[in-house]
Amino acid sequence: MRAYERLTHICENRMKQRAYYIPENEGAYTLLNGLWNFKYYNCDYNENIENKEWDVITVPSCWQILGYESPNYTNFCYPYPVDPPYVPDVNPMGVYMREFEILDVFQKHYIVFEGVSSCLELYINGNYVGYTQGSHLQAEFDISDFVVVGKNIVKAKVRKWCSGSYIEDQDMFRFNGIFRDVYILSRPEGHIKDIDITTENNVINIKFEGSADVSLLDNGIELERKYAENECSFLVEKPIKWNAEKPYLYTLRFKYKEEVITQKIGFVEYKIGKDYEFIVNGVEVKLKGVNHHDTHPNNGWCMTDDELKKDLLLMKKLNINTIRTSHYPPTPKFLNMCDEMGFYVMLETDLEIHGFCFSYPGENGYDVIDNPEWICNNPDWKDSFIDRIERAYNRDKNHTSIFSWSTGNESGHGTNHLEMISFIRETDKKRFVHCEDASRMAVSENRFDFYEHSDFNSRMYLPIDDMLAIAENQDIKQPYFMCEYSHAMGNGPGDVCDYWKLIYKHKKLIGGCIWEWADHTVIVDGVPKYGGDFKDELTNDANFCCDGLVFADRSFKAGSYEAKKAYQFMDCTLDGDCIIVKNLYDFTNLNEYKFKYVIENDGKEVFSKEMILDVEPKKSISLKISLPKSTSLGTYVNCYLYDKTGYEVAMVQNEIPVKKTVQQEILLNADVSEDEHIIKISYDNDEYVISKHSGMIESIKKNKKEQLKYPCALTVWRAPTDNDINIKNKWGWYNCWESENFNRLFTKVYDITIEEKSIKVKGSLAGVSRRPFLHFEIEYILTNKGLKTKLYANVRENCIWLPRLGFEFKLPYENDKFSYFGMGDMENYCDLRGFAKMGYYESDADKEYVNYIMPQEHGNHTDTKLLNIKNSLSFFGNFEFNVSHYTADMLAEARHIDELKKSDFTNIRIDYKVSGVGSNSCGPVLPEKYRLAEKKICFNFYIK
Ligand code: IPT
Repeated sequence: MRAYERLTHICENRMKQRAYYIPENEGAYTLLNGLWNFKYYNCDYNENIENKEWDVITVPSCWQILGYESPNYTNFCYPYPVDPPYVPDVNPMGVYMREFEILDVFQKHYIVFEGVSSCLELYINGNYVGYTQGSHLQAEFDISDFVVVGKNIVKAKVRKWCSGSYIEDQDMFRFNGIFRDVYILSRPEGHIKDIDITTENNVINIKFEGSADVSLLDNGIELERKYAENECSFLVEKPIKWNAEKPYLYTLRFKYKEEVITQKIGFVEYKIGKDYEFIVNGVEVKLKGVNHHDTHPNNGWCMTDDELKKDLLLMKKLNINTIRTSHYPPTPKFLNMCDEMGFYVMLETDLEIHGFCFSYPGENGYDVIDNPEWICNNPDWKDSFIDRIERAYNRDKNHTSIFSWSTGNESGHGTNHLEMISFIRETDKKRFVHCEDASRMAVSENRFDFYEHSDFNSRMYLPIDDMLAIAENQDIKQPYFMCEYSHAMGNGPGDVCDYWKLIYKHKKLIGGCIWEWADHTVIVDGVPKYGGDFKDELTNDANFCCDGLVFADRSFKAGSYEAKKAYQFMDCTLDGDCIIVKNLYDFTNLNEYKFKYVIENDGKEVFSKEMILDVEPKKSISLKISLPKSTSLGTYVNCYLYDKTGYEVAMVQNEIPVKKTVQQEILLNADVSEDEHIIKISYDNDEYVISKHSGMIESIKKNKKEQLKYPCALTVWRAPTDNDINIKNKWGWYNCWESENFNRLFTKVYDITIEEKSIKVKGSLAGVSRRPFLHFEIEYILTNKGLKTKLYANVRENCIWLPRLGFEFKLPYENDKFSYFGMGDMENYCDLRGFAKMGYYESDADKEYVNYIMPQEHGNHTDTKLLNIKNSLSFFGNFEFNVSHYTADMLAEARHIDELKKSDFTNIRIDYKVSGVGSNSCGPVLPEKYRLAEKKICFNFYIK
């Protein structure tokens, strides 16, 4: 057995974890980021056999990104056999080496590694110093006895795997190397050790080992200073409280000899109320969260401070107030930013053993349920588990933003977890402990006692109905928290707003965290790649890592705006001729923002007013508005809230019930003629040709000019989204889209007749090898509003719900610019349109394209009344539409964006309905109300 496999050897000479701080006095901090010498060995035992030259690389980095190995993405299947604590004999190793200077040998010197995967053997000047594992946790070594004044050499041997790898089975690319900051701290002899700060009412209590001058500062002004040994406290008169909306921090400064250490602290009190509501400083707060992994489009797990800060700024833009640090502690600097910028943080430690689920192909298939044999129940692993929570707690205990600790993710619930939970409960009386597995297994294993092991009833991806049942179940006496929900993969998530309607109704539903913040990708030659794209991936989970609420480059998609809308802090409803504006902030008066409402009639602004509304948190105000008398397309009132920079933080649209004038339909006295193949309808210089073989329009001439490039088709297919994965294709191959072969469609015309001036077609749609799933009757008739196309469809009783249903028109490529009155301006679907609003918009096919990592259905617009293709056709009615240079087949075939080639036409879909997108790639099935499951359909629209 090798040392790094021994469970009694999870560290050697590593210092006891202390609170995170970096002394500020000059010379105290020497950052060792930058160029290091590096040797990579395919296997650690080759170190003494191979004669290698040093390479030079940049630290922090991941060696897969630098090309030493290829990246590998695996969700929970371990990338090696499950034989704990042993890891493969062929265990790659990176040896890092560089020089550093020590100026004063009379001081104490420490080296700190903020993140090394998977383990580290440390040498200074050729002497072994110590060992550590725990990739996302801090490791500090006292190197005072190893250094000399002047030049020194640090060498770090980093192995790809160690016993600790078994408890780091998170769903992510598996990277290795020194991936966070490394630095030397030079401190005076006798310096203080650790700092533990808590607040109690208006008192700050401080504990530390040693002595120091401690001062309390508010806004740069010293309020009080005292000399203290081991502990002290400060009384603050009427302290300004901290909350995520107004994150107010006080500063504590510790001075010992020349050393100066600063810690920031806020007054905050997290509580659970009698109705199981979540309470911050006495105020009920909903947790509007997201799960955050460290992921960079080019640099793997390495993110700079600026990039982390940008993530937080973008979260603020999306009204996010809560972060779960899935599934490991971030760099402590990220937590400083959360304190400063205001987020409620669930700090999860570096622990996941999910791969045990699929580790044992027993008689009844894989062992997919938590099993007593898992290492979470094995006492040999106790220290490894405890180490993870103790180090996370001790490093991060002074962060005001942390409201709860989390014992890890997807790890079963065993005796080792109980030890972790006891540690937190004994050590931190002011915060909560979260353990999703305990809540899940309380139900799945009928272990109701497990509920008590977590302060939240935390579940993942439950359907809304189950959530409602929990809210109403009085036997569950805990707040309900969704540590993961709304799986944001690809086009989606389509359910966020529904969750939030329910959350606002029940105090017990305290909110949750969308899975997850950003897509994980590795960009190669400009193309985002994912699992399976790299050589030597023995197991991979394809693009399941591309499930971000924002793209890898942090640009927003429709799903991002949907979350922004669900999380926004203002609601507006209409009550007669009044708008009721509700302030959903917990601590902020609406008067800190600018309010504006705009009345739009037929897509044109008819009235607008800006004002400052004085509305206390959680209170409402009523505004009287004047209503237009009539409209043809619709009248809407749009309410906006802007921050000081002019950024729109909230938007609500309400339709004003104004009488709609309808243009009367008059039948035109058109010429209708036929031959063996076609029926032609002509009037003036316009002509519509219907094929007798397909029953479809195959030519439209306006002023004698042909408008169609190819004939029209009635179709139901869409390029499956990531969230369609389970309906597209099912194991066993039944009751899914591909079992009906919707993508290999035949249109059959049974009969086509001319009756008076109208043409009637009877026929069916069927997938290859299948019975027809839809029988239709289409009627074409020319009116003053254009060619009226009426579709009656009967869908086979036992047919699965349809992806969509509508007509596809193929126009010349250049006819790709358009304007519309409908839901915009971004793509939207029946369950992903909270952020969209009815209006008059202009766009073109290229603008409609959305660069999903795996190409898929996109660009839909619901609730459209009018679509004008520039220099070509117009469509009127009530439909959904899509304009694209790609067909569903092209999108479905491509696995990466570079595989997409544009067609030579502009494809226009005029759809009766398009099913919602949901979040079923990991979340619940699409709710019935969002499926196109109707059996009798009647749809009509006009083409002009
Ligand atoms: C859940 C995991 O906790 C998370 O890490 C991620 O893998 C997510 O799934 C899917 O993207 S666990 C799942 C079994 C519900």
